[in-house]
Amino acid sequence: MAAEGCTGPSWLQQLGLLLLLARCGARWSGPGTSLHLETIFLGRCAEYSTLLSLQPGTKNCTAIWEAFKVVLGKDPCSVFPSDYDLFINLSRHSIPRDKSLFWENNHLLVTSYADNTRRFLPLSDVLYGRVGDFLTWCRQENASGLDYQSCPTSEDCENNAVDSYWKRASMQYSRDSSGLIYVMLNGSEPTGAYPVKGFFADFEIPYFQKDKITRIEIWVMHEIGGPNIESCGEGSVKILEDRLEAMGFQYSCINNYLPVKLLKCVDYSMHPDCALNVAATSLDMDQSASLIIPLLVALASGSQM
Ligand code: ENP
Repeated sequence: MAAEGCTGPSWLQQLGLLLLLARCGARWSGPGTSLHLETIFLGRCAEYSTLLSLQPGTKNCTAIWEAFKVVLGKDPCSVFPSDYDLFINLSRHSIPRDKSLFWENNHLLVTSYADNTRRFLPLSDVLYGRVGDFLTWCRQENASGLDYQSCPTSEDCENNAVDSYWKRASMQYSRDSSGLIYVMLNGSEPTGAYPVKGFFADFEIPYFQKDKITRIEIWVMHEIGGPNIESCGEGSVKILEDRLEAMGFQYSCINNYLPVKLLKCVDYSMHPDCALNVAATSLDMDQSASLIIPLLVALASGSQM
């Protein structure tokens, strides 16, 4: 057997090299089309429209997929929000009042807190947002098949298939939201809690239906242990507050909204910021016990479908 130092690269090194080569040779800057896209899409659609208590009426998931699939035949940089019109019209359903949750830079926290439509319905808990959440799709640049190696992002071209999908879905979600509107921002985000250019700023706020919205409540969440880069009334959060006020909305802003903070603390139970007496400083004992104990029990026993 040859001495170890004289052998060629190990299988692990070869795999690493292959992955590196694949990445370097990629045409676009984003990940490629998700494997099993159609199966995941149809499965999510079937689950959403039959199992969730919300049940958005009878939905024809095959027809919804056929409408969506049109963009898979288009040039990857020439997919426009309007290309999703039929898909949205077929999958659209009403959003319960006071259940809309907008956000920036908090994807996983929002997903957990919404609890699969049980607590809130962010866009990814609405049928037309659910089917694409965490997925990527695009056609090859000069061929008819899907590109599984890479897909364009906004760095490559504006009219890429995934961004245009979220733009179209965001506009619909915003138009159909009513009552008390919630917005979860990340006050530890180095570039600012409220991106002044982004889906929320450009494709959601402008489509709010003023006559259907009673109030907007902003939650600025900080990472446990910080950094606390922005809070209510500061920096980009102030820009958002001023914008909402100028549009004539009633709004309020809360730093580290307690129920969401408690959820974050599930992963940091020993951190001083998560000591229950700290979380409950402004509450008397009976009130904090009646708020916190059921919440922790619910969090501990919460099950995903
Ligand atoms: P990011 O950059 O923090 O997170 C992007 C991730 O969230 C991607 O995995 C994306 O799925 C998924 N996602 C879920 N809902 C949306 C969405 N609604 N959206 C874009 N991506 C979404 O989030 P962003 O880019 O700042 O977007 C936040 C926006 O979502 C806010 O406007 C909020 O109100 C809205 P995928 O398929 O791309 O992998 C709209 C745009 O709900």
